[in-house]
Parts: sequence; C-alpha cells; structure tokens
Amino acid sequence: MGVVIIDGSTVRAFVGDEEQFRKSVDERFAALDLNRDGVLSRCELRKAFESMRLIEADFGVDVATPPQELTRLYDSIFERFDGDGSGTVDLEEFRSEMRKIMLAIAEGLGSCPIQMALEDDDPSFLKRAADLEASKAAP
Ligand SMILES: [Ca+2]
Repeated sequence: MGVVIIDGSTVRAFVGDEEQFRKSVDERFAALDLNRDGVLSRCELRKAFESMRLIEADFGVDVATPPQELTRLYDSIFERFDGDGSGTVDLEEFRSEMRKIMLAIAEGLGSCPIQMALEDDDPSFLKRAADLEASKAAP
C-alpha cells in the first residue's frame, strides 16, 4: 500500500488523456456488465459505485449513511447516468457521465492536494490518475 497525493490537476490530466481515460472507462464498463448484455442495470451500477470509492469524493457521503439514504443516493446517481431514461446505462452514457464526475472531483479538489492511501492494485480511477501522473513525471 502506498500513499498518493492527488489534486485537481492530477484528475484533469487523467480525464484529458483521451486514450488512457477511455481505456479505463471501457474496461470498467466491461467488468461491471456482469450479465454481458452490453448495458448496466441499476444493480450493476450500484456495485460499480461501491467498488470505485467515488462516492466519498464526489458526493461527500460518510460511512455511517443509513441504507435507505444510500439507496436514494444510488437511485439519483443512476438517473444521472441514464441520460435518455431508458432504464439502463449504455457505454456512451457511462463514458460521458464518468467524465463529468471526474471533472467535478477535479473541481472539488482544486489546487489543494489530498493524500489517499491506496493499494498498489487499487482499481479506482483516482489511483489510475495518480499512476498516470507519476509515469509522466518519471525521467
Ligand atoms: Ca448488464
């Protein structure tokens, strides 16, 4: 486990790296589409957010949030993703909303770096953002 320092520019650079970002998002989408029908259901998306640990960063939820409230929150997230109200989230919707969310996180972080303790194999996008920055900083 290591501690990484992340600020808004780290996240923005990750989102701005079209190839890296799309690859990460597409991989994540494929991993989340448990029944391989090409779209994410409400339940699949909820699992996504539980595993990505984005909730804490983007929505300011703490661990003590009661279950009903979490369900409401996940419903509202689902509605954000499901732009056309079809009841499922397709890859295009997922890409565009992930971009917005990551940029919102970047905005929230601003130029104030935060420290995050992450496992080396942490699947979160924030970890990938930090890795990308580290790889660019390397000589
Ligand atoms: Ca699915």
